[in-house]
Amino acid sequence: MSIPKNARIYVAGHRGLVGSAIARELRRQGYSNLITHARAELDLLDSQAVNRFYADSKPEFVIDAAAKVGGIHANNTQPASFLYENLTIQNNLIHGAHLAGVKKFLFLGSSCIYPKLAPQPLKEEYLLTGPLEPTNQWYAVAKISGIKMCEAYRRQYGCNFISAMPTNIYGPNDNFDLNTSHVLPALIRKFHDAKENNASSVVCWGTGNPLREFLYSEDLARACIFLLDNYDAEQFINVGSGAEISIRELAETIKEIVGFNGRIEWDTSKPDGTPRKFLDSSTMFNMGWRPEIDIKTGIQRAYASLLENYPNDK
Ligand code: GFB
Repeated sequence: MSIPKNARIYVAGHRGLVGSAIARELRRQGYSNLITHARAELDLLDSQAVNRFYADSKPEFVIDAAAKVGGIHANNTQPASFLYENLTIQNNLIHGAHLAGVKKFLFLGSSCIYPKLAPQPLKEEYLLTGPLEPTNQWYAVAKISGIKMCEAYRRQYGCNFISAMPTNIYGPNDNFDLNTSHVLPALIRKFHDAKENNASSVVCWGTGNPLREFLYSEDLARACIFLLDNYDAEQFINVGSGAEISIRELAETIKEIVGFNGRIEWDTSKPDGTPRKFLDSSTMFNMGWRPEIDIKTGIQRAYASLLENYPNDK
């Protein structure tokens, strides 16, 4: 199914890291009829409000980038919020899309849906083959439910609802709050603050040994539009960069880009999380999508975004 440039496309979560990149990329590609609503205008936790919105705005296509997200600490310490808010938002959006006759719906999950010790790289078929990583199991369970919701609505009602599982995403508009952010923005901020304050060291969490795969938000945005245009199957699909990096190497890279000259210390009282989560993105690559932004360029751009917004974030 190819999307007409004047189609009514609703981007849920357009103020977030992923949703804002998707909205920018849609506009850049000439999609002229985007629908967005800030949280104050449309509370996605309120099913009646969501149904009213669908009835009034009549979106033809929906990209669900709305979620309660956070790094390892936020996930580990707010289990109820991560489970309740994510289940509720996605249930409202998916069920509402069915009631409103939305033509196509793209649900975005996360690589944390896979079992903690699954073989690597993570193939789509490894879903539900073993226990989850405990620190983010609540978020993972919600995301797995979202995948299953899309499958169920396809089977029972014939809806064209598809799902993509992105790896760890970073980019402009990220959350740089040290308690709730993911590792990449957290380290940009920590090294920047240390440089500004002439500190002698920066404390990073865990051992530094875990491996992660990072994808720049604008690459994910292009992948989402590509999937809306080219993919109509029930099987959810992995979206990764195909490049792995240890947290230690990531810290060294960010330290260099930011220009901090002190030491890195590791606080091993903080959790490492899953040892490795490297997606097998071969289905996506074989269809012709490829990431364009390498990690150093991406970190430079994310750092520029922190500098731009820093007075507000501080
Ligand atoms: O990005 P992150 O918070 O989450 O942490 P996950 C990745 C790794 O970086 C962990 C280490 O091993 C952390 O211990 N790390 C080192 C730090 N220093 C820091 C720091 O200052 N802040 C943070 N946040 N981490 C998330 C899930 O897992 O991945 C979410 O919690 C989501 O549910 C997301 O799925 C994609 O990569 O471990």
